[in-house]
Amino acid sequence: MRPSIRAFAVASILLAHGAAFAQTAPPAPEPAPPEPKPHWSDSIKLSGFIQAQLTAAEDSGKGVNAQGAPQNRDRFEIRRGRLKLTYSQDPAEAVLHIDALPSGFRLLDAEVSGKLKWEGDAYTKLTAGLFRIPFGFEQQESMSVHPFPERSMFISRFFPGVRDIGARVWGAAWNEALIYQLALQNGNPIGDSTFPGLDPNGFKDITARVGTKLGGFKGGVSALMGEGYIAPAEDDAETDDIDETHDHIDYDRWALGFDAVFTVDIAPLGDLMLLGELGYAQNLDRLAAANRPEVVIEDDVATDDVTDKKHLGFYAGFQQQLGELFAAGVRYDNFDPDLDTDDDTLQAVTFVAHAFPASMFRLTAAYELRFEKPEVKNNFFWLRAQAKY
Ligand SMILES: [Ca+2]
Ligand SMILES: [Ca+2]
Ligand SMILES: [Ca+2]
Ligand SMILES: [Ca+2]
Repeated sequence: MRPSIRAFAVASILLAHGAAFAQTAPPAPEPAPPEPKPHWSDSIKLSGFIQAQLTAAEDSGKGVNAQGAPQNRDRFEIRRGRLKLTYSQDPAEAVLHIDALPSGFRLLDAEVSGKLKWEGDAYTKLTAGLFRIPFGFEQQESMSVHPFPERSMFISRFFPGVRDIGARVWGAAWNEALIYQLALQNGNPIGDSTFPGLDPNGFKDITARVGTKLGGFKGGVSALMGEGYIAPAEDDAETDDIDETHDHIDYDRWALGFDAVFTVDIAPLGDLMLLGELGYAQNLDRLAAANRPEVVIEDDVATDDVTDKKHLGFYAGFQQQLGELFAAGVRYDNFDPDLDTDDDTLQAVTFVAHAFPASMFRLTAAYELRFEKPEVKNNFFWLRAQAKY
């Protein structure tokens, strides 16, 4: 068949069909197949990571302490063993996140959330449960991707355990050019040295952060306002001349923070990440019970005042990607636990090198130099293997 004849033949068949169509009633449109019901397993996401490490501590000893615990700190250990279950079915979401360690299981996050969607990509997420205290950058970043093996000193001491129980509003708009978080929490984080996860005074601490993501820059300003608690005390019979009796005391604590992270591609090496954060606070050094404010004694009688302590902490660091397989970084970390006391500032410099032999793995070698007055031997070395799923 020559092309012109073939075209004619095809056209004739189509015309004939068209005529047939015109004579018969149009068939009922095929019913649309029912929307496939989402299977429950589509809504579930399991994720987590495991960090196994060999630690070498400069102050490691061979004896045992007063409680009989061995003083050797050079050991293999599981630093983090995370399993996170996220179940989402718009607009609701549930998160359960645990840390599984040889010492036992620990609940990290338990979140019940509902998401409201606004025009464009704007949303507001309302959460109740156990979640990260929304202060600063480092505290809200997963340690599976954080360049350094441990968080900086001021964050660890202001927020022991990172998380607290309460309610939170978290929203973003304009492609995250605006990010806002506001939380009301008990005020005693899960790593707190006195009443972890509880609320001895009934007052709820307020934490807020306003931040932005613009191109390679992300940063924000955070603030915290709360009230700490000192339990009532009886008179100490050993001190005849001083009356230590006092009722429970609620004291003011607060913090202000600034965080900034800048990422830029340095060809041909890859991403250079610059990060820095600063925190200024009062009565918020709460990793160790000994660092809590003390009751003021006036004329040998306990008052309901406390010795307010102001703290200043900051860090600055970078991580440079070295091709696909490697990265290296350095961080300087500084914490002054009491601005009214001289020579108590702590400093640390951390050197870190990472290898990424496969997408799931991150192998890390890190050395941390720690400086204090008077100088003590307390440097750290870590070899860490991480698998993330
Ligand atoms: Ca409280
Ligand atoms: Ca006394
Ligand atoms: Ca000081
Ligand atoms: Ca030292």
